[in-house]
Amino acid sequence: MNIRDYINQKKRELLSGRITSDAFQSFFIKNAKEFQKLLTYYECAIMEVEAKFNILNQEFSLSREYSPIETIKSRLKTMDSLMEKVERYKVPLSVKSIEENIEDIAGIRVICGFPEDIYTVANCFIQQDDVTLIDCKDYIKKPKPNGYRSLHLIISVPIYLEHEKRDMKVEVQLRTIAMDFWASLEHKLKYKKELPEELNDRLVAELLECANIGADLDERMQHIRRQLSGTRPDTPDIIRESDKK
Ligand code: 0O2
Repeated sequence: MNIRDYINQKKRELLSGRITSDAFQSFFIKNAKEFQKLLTYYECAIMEVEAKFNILNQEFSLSREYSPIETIKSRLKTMDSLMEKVERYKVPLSVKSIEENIEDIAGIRVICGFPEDIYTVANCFIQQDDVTLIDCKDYIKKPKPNGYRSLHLIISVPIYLEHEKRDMKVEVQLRTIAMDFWASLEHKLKYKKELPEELNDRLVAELLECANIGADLDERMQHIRRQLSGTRPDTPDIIRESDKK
């Protein structure tokens, strides 16, 4: 359930007297208006970033005769995931500190056809004047031990409101179709808490193997594409340190 739906549901429960009081729930209810406003700003930031990737994709399809981006998905962090992170990071319970400390309330996932497209698209994006790169984690060059691969960027973009300009943080995850397919299935495993340990361990090992097969497939498909188009390897290095602001 996203944060907006959660607040609305809790408000309804509060009105009908069904709500149980705990620190988190009462915090969100007390600050519902301020939180709703913040969420609207995050939604605006998502729209800005989505538009930027759509424009890049259109331009690439003219100049290179193919579209590097297959799909763009966006989400506001779920309430459970936000609560878990606030507790784990020991973030003080205020709207301001949540905005300052939780960097992935707004998230965009950009699914590309081939690994090298990820870096091309990401570099074009972060070089835009109004995009500030805050952090970058390259889980493609350095996959997680479980096999997870994606390029993560934390950026900020301005949104223009009636009386102010506001910089909003957005997490951008760029991955290939194979990486996305893998991550969706692995995500399901994380929530299957009742699995017997032996089965869980077996699935974890199998998923790692699948991640490596997926990475190999990505490489081979990219190699075929290069031969078809007669292009040379075009793997701009990972986002440079100097691009971070
Ligand atoms: P959701 O549902 O997207 O909110 P953290 O690891 O959370 O303390 P950080 O720095 O935000 O801190 O983590 P990181 O490594 O940048 O990854 C954050 C997000 O990347 C996750 O969001 C997932 O969407 C995705 N991700 C990272 N690692 C994995 C993984 O091993 N498997 C899968 N399937 N996805 C992963 P959240 O917060 O988990 O969830």
